[in-house]
Amino acid sequence: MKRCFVILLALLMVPVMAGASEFVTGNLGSLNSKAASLAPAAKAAMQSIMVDHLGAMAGQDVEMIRSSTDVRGNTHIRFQTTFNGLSVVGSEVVMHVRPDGSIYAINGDFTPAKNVSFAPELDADRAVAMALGKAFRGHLASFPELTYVYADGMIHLAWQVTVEYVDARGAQRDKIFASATTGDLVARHPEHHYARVLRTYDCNQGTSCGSLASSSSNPINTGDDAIDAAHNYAIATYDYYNNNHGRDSIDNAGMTLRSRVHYSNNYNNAFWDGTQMTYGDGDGTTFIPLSQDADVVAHELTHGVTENESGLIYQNESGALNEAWSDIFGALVDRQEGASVTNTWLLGEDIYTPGTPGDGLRVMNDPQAAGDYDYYPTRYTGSQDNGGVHWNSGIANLAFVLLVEGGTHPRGTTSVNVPALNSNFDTSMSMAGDIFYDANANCLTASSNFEAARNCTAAAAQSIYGATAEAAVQAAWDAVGVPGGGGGGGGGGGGGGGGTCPAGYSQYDSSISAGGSDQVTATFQDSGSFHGLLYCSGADLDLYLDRMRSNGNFRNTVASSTSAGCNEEINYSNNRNRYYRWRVRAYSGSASFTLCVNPG
Ligand code: L5W
Ligand code: ZN
Repeated sequence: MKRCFVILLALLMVPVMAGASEFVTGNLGSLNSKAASLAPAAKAAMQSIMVDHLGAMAGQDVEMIRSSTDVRGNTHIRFQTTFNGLSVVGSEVVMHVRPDGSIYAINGDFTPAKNVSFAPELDADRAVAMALGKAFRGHLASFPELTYVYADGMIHLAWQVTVEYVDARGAQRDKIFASATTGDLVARHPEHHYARVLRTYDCNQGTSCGSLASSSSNPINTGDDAIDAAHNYAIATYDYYNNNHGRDSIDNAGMTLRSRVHYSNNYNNAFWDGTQMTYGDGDGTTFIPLSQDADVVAHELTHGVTENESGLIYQNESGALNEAWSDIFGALVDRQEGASVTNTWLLGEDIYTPGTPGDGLRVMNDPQAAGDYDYYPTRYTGSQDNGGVHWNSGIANLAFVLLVEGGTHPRGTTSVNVPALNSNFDTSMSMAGDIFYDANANCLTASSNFEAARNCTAAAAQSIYGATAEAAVQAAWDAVGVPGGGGGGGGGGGGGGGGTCPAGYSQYDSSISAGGSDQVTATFQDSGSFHGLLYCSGADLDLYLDRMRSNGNFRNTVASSTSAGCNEEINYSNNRNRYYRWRVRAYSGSASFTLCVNPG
């Protein structure tokens, strides 16, 4: 349809058009001039085209801005339009000229100046105050100037002023245009431009990485898949954060995205070191080049985001949250890049064990399937893996998945039924991403634990999406046994042997089988009276209180309750402040249980 229109114009050769974005082709006259006299000749030619073809009115004119010549020898001349001698900001037109001087097209943004004021009805202070409104918190960074501005296909007489303010995206600087007749805010031109700045290096299987492979701010296709993927997925991650959270790179201030690829030999890892991402090529069996999966790249980059926001310390519970946030934003970017729902919840499925299709390094919707933890009361509390940062991340990963998809714990560890944020998967992903991003940017702190993660995501959900979303977040953390949420205890009665603990006690709901490992609480330091209650049915479970060493290792068992039945109780006291943990063992059979302890 549009094509026919253009051909018709070319045949008629003298179309008259009026409106917003113009593209006029045909024999539009000629421009015969040497470079020195290009500007006046081009201006004169453009003036008559505007009158003949665009319906320009008296007072409408142009000033040449610049010209360029392409490989075919065609010249493209750009003009600012003016009205009554003032620039019409945002209204530019371009003239296209063949080497023989024939003008074959013009395009740009132009409209006839019908019913446009000649003089302001409001002074600058009044118009600007009206346009910004009472709620504006910022300041004027220039003196107002009278101008015309092209906005919404119309020309407005307006006061132009630069304003500076701070919003969720950081410091902003905009040119605003306040109508000089009505005081309406007719246009806003942000001056803070977000730019992707990247540098991707080729380490050539070494560790010095001096060879720059690309600094393009656009996707590349060099033919080296590892280089291309590191660069292009870094762009995808930048775009995810920018488009969804208004974030400008890792530090929200345009930090260069540096990636080092082909690092070392057979190197089975990738890492963020505080300034850049580094990717090994893998040994070909456990991994292929690690940059070749969007979720790995976004995982590494998100470590940088977390470092610049909450600063979660990479150890114990805060470290597990740090890892989980990286896995979660890895999943969000993976999905943006086209991953199926199944693959969205797998980390590294594209680069892990090429000989085993369909597996991943982590399984966010069933963390235990990859050997990770999925229930807070039975989390890893030893000292390996920086206190289980890659293992306990499964607990928060699963909470995120349940929030997105709804449903119950994949192993029936609790019976909490989590409502999805939204019935559409991608809408739900996007809402959950907003909530978890907000928690990292505005609430979590360096030493936050799982309970803090629960509180921060609940607060974010409440403030962004309201009470229903907050309830879903609370339920998601309940389902993985994280305490908090004002209910005291972790699970609202789900899955355990029934009953709620006495006030002031910590409650752990879980299940256990003979032959499996014992389940332990986190090590804690305390003195005085210790009281533990174990409730269950249908199996022989025993309860122990273990003394621990300060390095987290087991020392000795100081109290036990090992009756033939299921329910157990320990009373113990010691006035010296020492490290302890509670431990449940299945002597025979398997059962769900509720453990109530104080302290612990
Ligand atoms: C695989 C390489 C690093 C695992 N980093 C990780 O903390 C890895 C993300 C993808 O867990
Ligand atoms: Zn990580």
